[in-house]
Amino acid sequence: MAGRVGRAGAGTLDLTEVHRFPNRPVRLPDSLRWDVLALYQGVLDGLGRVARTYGGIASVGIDSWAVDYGLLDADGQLLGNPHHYRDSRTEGVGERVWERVPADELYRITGLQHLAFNTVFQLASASGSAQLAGARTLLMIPDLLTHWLTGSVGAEATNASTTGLFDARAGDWSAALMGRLGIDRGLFPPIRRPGDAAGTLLPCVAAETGLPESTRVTAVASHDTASAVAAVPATEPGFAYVSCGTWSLAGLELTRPVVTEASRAANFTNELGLDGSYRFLRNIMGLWLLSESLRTWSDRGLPADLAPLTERAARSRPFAALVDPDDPSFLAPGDMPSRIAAYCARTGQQPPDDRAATVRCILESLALAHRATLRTAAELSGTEIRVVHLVGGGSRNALLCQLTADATGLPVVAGPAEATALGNILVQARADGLVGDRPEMRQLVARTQRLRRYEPRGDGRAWSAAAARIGLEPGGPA
Ligand code: LFR
Repeated sequence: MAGRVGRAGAGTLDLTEVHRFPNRPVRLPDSLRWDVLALYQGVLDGLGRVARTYGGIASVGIDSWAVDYGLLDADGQLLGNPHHYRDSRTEGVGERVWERVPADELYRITGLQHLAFNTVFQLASASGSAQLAGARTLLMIPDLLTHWLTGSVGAEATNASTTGLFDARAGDWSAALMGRLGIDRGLFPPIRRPGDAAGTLLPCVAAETGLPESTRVTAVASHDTASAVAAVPATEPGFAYVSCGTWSLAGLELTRPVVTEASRAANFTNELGLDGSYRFLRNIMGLWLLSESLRTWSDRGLPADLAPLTERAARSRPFAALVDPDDPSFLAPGDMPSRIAAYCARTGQQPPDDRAATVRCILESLALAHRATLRTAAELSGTEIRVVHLVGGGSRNALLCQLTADATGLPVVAGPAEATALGNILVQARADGLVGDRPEMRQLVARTQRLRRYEPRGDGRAWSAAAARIGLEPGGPA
């Protein structure tokens, strides 16, 4: 996790990292949890550094991943550490929810792709627990951190839209859905929109950090992906994006949700974006496959430096081994290379024979998933894609960007790597009247950030055949 200070205005947009802190999940005997107090301490430490370095700042905004939440009791105390969405507690819970609200109806209301860890399934798995019975308020992670900074309580819309309890068209919580699922509507605070004021620093936070109490806290597009999409440097229509980090979120920005049977079957989501836009996308398992592989190798004392491995991967044999990155066996933390090898063995492929071949397998497989997802997004929404913007940490991986251009047959504009932080800052700056509307925000990103363009190379048919091999395109798995 990182704390950054940004400056935005006419012709200016820059970021300085002031603090970086780890976000290490903790495995308890019964579950996988977030250490949310350590995260909050990281926020306080970051703000302390800001005070020491800059004296003060106009506004603070917090974003994070989606779907996870903390529960507060009647005294406003946090009830236990939030569960991690990669915990297995939601396995098989879907059926219980769909008995009450059939999956197709759930989709029509929420527009949300089925991910086993969506908040609605987490709450269903916690049903009957003492913790949930004692809860009076549910706050998504950024809303919880914002609450501790300000004392205010609210639910930021882009993150609320990932819960499975939010009416995508109405842009508000679905009380009807909650009623049918036996979930207490009273747990959910009123919706805030990106740019809304969330308050000012509590006196204790000001004392702890050295920032003035008058420092404003602004609701940003608090779902990290929503902030990243807001900062996609697209200057023309007809763009798709891949927000590529732990996850690859690949899709389109639309003005209306697509909630058809076909989009449900393809498991496309309609999460809320900035200014009532819709992020029509699918989750692809993303660079998680790579980071867990590197972690596994480094735990075993093997060299796990990404740059030399990627260099060797670029020279490894193309399409030697491929996986469907979204295979559920890859979701949990743990030994990733073994799971990739097991997938290959299961599908009649020779597993990658060394670390570079494993990296090649991961990057090619992700490029294939980007291709399949963007094609489907275009088809389902009747849109023509002319360019792919690849933002987030993955934009630093030149091989992945080139493979994505080759696989999609489209130019890829890579960067900025810090799209999420830029989207966060831009929404705060806009609330202050320092930048204009969404197109102007994007122009500013395009003008000020270093971007790199990759033209597609090679033969599209090879990619088509490869996609068929892992069942991502007709032709079927080998
Ligand atoms: C990306 C992300 C995705 C969400 C996943 C889990 O960081 O926020 O958009 O589906 O994490 O919250």
